[in-house]
Amino acid sequence: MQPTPLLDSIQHPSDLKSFAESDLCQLANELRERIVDVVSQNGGHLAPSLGVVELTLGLLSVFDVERDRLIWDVGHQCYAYKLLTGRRDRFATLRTLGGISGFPRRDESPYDHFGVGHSSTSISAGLGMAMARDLDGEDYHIIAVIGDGALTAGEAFEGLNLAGHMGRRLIVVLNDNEMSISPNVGALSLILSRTLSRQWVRQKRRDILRFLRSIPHIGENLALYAERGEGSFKSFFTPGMLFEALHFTYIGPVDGHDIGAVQKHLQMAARVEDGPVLLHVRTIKGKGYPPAEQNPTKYHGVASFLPETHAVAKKHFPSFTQVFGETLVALGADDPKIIAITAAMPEGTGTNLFREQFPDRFVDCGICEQHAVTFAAGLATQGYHPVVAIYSTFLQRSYDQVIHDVCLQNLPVTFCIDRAGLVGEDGATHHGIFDIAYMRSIPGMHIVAPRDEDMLRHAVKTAIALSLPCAVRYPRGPGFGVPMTQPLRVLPVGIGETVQEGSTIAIFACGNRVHPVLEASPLIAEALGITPLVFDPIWLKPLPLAQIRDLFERYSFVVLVEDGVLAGGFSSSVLEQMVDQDLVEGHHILRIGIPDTFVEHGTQLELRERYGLRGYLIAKRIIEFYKKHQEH
Ligand SMILES: Cc1ncc(C[n+]2csc(CCOP(=O)(O)OP(=O)(O)O)c2C)c(N)n1
Repeated sequence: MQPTPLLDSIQHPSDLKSFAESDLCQLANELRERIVDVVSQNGGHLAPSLGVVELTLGLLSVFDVERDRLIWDVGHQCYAYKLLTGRRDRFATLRTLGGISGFPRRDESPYDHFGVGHSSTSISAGLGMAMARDLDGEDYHIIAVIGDGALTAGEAFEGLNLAGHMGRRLIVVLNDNEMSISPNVGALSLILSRTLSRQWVRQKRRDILRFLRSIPHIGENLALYAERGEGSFKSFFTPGMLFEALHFTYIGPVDGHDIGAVQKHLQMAARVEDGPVLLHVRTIKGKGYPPAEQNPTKYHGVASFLPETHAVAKKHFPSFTQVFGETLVALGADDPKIIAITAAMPEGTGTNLFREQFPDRFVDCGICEQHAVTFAAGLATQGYHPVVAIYSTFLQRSYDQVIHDVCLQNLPVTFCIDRAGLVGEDGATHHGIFDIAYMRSIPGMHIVAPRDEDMLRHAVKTAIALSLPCAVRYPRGPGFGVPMTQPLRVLPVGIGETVQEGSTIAIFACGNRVHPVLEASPLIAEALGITPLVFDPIWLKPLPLAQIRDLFERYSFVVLVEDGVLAGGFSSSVLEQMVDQDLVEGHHILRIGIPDTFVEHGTQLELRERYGLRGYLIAKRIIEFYKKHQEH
């Protein structure tokens, strides 16, 4: 580890106020050293955090975070902030089990003023704080730092809209690096990147003044009037136009790596007394670490890597995401009506593969999960078959759109729900553990949970062939290394499979817990002399009811296993049906899944360990359960 003497000398964030600009520059280097060092070991959001080092120093040297409120949008860029606000000694534990979170959390530090992980909430939260401040008669500053990617979401616009209307004092810092995870999309990003040289603006201004003066009688007066509005003249041709129209004072753009300039403009923003202000800061994503600067998408969020060789560890088996992406390409080649849609995550969802083959049938909507779903619904009304690939945690945002725009109209939209289940180091804001519960309650929805990467291929084919609302849920990470079976087939709706015959105990395992249950089986056999039957429902909606009923009639020991919340999840749905059919009497039923709590960060393995979802732990629970009930 490189020495970081300046960083190590900081006792309190306010120490930065006395630092000379040259010290702050050295501190920026030290912060980058430390961030690269820890992220290379623990993984994390490297490029976003490297890009805002100077901005963080500027914010902490101008504002007083004991008093002022600082809200990081998404929060994935907060590593320098954590290092400077009392978490330097724990920084090596970043994103590890029991360690500090990769995102701001109110329960982690008094300097984290708003908890976050999903994007585009900062302006709304900041405005709420501004109203509270004004009602309390206080005068502290509230600063929301939002990226140009996060600004593409509806909620950010809703915040800007109300902020302009309310006219309360609020500082929005727009961190514009022209990147979301991939290059940013949308008309707004084109306006933001419109860099106008001073010379261009002056020339245009001269041309217009000359034209105005040439108008007989009133020309001279018009020119005088126009001359006075120099600021608004410039903002008319720059992104300022947009924000000024929303009643924000626009300042910028400023070079976000020039600490002096950042400080000066933050101070300017702090002096704006009447209404909200937007400070436009330009930064380079991944700044200071060449591989990240050259490939900010790859280094947006990384697994551990070797800082010297920049080699990211190779995964053993192809990931579910990759298998999904390849399957969609294969299906897209045969069906010109398939459209792939992502909300700012082409690489994350594997839809980048579809983009490469069929660019005209690929849409990146920006960070707009709600819009993506309704947009898909619109396409579906016109005979297209949209496939919307969204992570489980982010699909939470589109709940009403799934109900109101898709299911209520019974439209053929396929939802490919990636990162379903425990995701690991990103933690509580990112686990995909609610989707079974929130999707299964929607009339007309179909849900398939493939047990491995091969089944995923058939499930995607099935969902599209079904031509109805249908969700396929699959986990983060590598597959199980199973062989890929040909040809792709359509799975019969609402029919499960007994994947292992057995006696006495029936285990119903869904999705990616089927293989761990198969691993548990010999341990159970060894301990109890019983080989359990293992049933994979494949369909979580509609449930394979006839098969489940039959198993409940034949087995009195029933175990239900899922990697989602128990409240309202798979086991709930099975038990609701069995209670309604009066089939639970005399049964011993064990439910294994996520209890009613927000799950912390840690590796997927550690978290599955903690919640008893690994094969040997499933076996242990079942053995104990069986013995306990045998005794009574
Ligand atoms: C609702 C939601 N959708 C998707 C994401 C995944 N995500 C995390 S960061 C990010 C890009 C953010 O871009 P920007 O705000 O410009 O910040 P940058 O990473 O460029 O610094 C995305 C899409 C998220 N966190 N929240």
